[in-house]
Amino acid sequence: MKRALGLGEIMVQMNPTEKGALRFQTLFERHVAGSEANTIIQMQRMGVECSFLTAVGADEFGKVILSSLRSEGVNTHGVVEDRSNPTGVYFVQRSYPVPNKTMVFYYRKDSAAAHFGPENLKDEHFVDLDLFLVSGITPALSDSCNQAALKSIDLAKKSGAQIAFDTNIRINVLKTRDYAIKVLEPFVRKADILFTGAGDMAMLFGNDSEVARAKIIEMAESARIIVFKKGSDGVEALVDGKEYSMPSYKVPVIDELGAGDACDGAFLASYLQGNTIEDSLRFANVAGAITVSLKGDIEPLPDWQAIETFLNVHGAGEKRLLR
Ligand code: KDG
Repeated sequence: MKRALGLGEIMVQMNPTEKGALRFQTLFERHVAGSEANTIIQMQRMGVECSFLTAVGADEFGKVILSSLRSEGVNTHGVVEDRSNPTGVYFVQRSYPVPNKTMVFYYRKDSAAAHFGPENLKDEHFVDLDLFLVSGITPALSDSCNQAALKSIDLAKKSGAQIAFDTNIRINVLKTRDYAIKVLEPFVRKADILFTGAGDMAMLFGNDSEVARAKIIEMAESARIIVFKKGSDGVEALVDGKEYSMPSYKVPVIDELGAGDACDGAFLASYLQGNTIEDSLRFANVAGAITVSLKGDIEPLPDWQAIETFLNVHGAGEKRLLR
């Protein structure tokens, strides 16, 4: 069995029952979500043995997060329960002011996860590892998180694991281009597998998409694989200099949050388990499509059976019975 380890913040997500401006929402569903945790759970559901490093508050929401990870079978030995700082929370605003687009409002400053640091890493977390993954959100949370992410990469590389990194820029935390480059460049340079998208590349290198693409390829000096996520336009990949492209599946968009993480997780799980790049990109698109069509980041993440069902029915349309 392949083994993966992720590092990041996992928060309580308050997702309103209705679309529209947050100020008018009175009813919320409580979910849990966080980019790297979403990716790790996607991988676990597709048969990779996963562990997660983070900190949660020693509070009610921390308990919800721990039990969510454990119920998925994710190893939580590296999760710190912090008695001094709370679990992070964020609120979702769907389809306002831009229809079908989701905005988030964080209550995560000084959260337990933001206090995670290199002192919380143990050699045993990195034994027998095939893949370590982190995204651009985590090093932007605090200096200690940045140090923990950099040290994790060193430990993972020493243990022979591949490094997956998603630029995953959140303008709420990485406010300016200069700061985004300063924080993300070391990670882009060290990644073996890099995920990015048009918005992130524009934030880093400007609006000329050809120039931005060339610059990130140049910066990703260790990457064997670069996956370019294009949302409803599908995914592209550059692997050992060869280009691949896979169109997306057209589905109704309910909540686009978590789709990129699902895409990363499905690609990584499939690729690690020996599937071709084409198939791995196809499964990544399926995971993204299923995730945007439902609320919550984690609940929709498909296992192999769900991916197969989606592909069978999608190919055959109304000719295939589901019940
Ligand atoms: O990718 C979805 C995540 O962005 C969301 O769940 C919240 O992790 C999160 C973040 O930091 O924005």
